[in-house]
Amino acid sequence: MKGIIIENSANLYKVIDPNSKDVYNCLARGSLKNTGITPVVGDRVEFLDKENVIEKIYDRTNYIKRPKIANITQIVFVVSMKAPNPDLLLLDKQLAFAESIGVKSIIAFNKCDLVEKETIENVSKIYKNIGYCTIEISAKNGIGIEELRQKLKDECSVFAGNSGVGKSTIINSLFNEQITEEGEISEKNKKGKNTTTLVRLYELEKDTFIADTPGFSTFDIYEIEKEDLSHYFIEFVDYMKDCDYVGCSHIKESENECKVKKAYLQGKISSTRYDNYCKIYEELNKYKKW
Ligand SMILES: Nc1nc2c(ncn2[C@@H]2O[C@H](COP(=O)(O)OP(=O)(O)O)[C@@H](O)[C@H]2O)c(=O)[nH]1
Ligand SMILES: [Mg+2]
Ligand SMILES: [Zn+2]
Repeated sequence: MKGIIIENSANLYKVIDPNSKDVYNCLARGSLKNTGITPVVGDRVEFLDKENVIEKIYDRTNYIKRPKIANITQIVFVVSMKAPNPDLLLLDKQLAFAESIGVKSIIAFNKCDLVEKETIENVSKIYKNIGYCTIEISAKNGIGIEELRQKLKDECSVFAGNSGVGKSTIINSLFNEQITEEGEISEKNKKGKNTTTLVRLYELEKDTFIADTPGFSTFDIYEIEKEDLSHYFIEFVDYMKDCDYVGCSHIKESENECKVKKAYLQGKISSTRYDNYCKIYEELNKYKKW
């Protein structure tokens, strides 16, 4: 039978049959070890329903190491407008990561009830203007949830963002029920507490899956070569074709040599995006040296 792994703890895998919705508790066949590929959540597999054994893992379209998940088609980056404040450096890092693995991005600005309309606009337009899909949400009041639901249709989406930004609350309102534990922000330190511990896929509707993951905030951004980073800043791509040098870093070159820098100085590239590019580039540089 064909199925999808929706949960994994230790060597036990829950495999769903997408047609019947039946879930089977499976082990992986020992011989799978020889292939060097360990099954993970999101894997399409061939399994024996009577013996509860996974026999084969189908080729993956993508694979993320931390948390371990395969075959996602888009990432929903949840950014809290307040408590905690938006972390655009993290967002830009994660958007670059999504571009590097060829996965679509959705930016969900949450807790919009806590700030002025103008504050939301100022942030969201940076991303809307360069072609990203943005949604304004107040999960607490159910605002923006239906718009998000439309974007999730027929996709396998992972929710990402710092703890406390509202991922679990959003997922719960999508399901109209409590499926993940909500962490309370402690009034004392305003630091989000993450209570979700498992990576698990939930079927929202037929062919539509979503995953709430713990610690999905750093990704493997460090696997990107600094020379490649600008390719994953989508609004840079058109300008960088005309830079004078093949290996232009778009940082230390002059605005005459570098068309990205020129565009930034002319206000055609957002200054937070450009600044974050420089910061991430420097981080990648340090990381590689280290
Ligand atoms: N004011 C406001 N609070 C929210 C909203 N969404 C979530 N919260 C609160 O933010 C806290 C963290 O939410 P949670 O879903 O656990 O965040 P997670 O760590 O990303 O899963 C909880 O106390 C939620 O009630 C929202 O839209 N508005
Ligand atoms: Mg959570
Ligand atoms: Zn350049």
